[in-house]
Amino acid sequence: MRPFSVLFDLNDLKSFVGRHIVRRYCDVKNIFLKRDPNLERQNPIIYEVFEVPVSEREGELIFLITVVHPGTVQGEYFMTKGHSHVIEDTAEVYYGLGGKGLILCQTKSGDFETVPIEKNKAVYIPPFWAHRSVNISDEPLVFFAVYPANAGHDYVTVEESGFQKRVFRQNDGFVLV
Ligand code: M6P
Ligand code: ZN
Repeated sequence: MRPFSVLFDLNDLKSFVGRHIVRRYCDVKNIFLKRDPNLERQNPIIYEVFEVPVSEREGELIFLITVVHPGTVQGEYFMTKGHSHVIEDTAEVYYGLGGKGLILCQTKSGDFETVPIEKNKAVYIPPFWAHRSVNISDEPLVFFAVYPANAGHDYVTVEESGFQKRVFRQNDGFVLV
């Protein structure tokens, strides 16, 4: 590979050249506690990823921008599916660019942690911690992420055991249930 740069124009992410992953309500509705017939009809984008295509070879780094849109499913804040890494001994770094969120983190042995993310705040997700991003604000939660290119995404573990807590809107804030 040769050195290169990419443009992440937050005001015009449509201009991004790379891999664009879009997850709509119907793609991810199973992760939420309840169903919402209105969302079923509208099928809005819950979150999207703008990923720079890099070989998944050990030694490389994958980097991307994620946008989790604002909203709730019957009060439960929009969030990502969440995953652990196939190669579990790999970490990840997030850097907040806009909005406010919570990163839910948990280990297979039952340890659980929520880490706040917002503009200018970096989050470190150590090896062996599964992670899910929740938008707790009324604007898009936008963050940059980088992780070892060979880490891989394991969605099955999270699908089977879920995360220990869910995040709901309550009055002017949020509550973990
Ligand atoms: C973050 C990173 C990505 C991940 C994305 C969406 O930006 O952790 O690797 O793909 O969130 O989350 P998920 O893959 O769990 O749907
Ligand atoms: Zn990850």
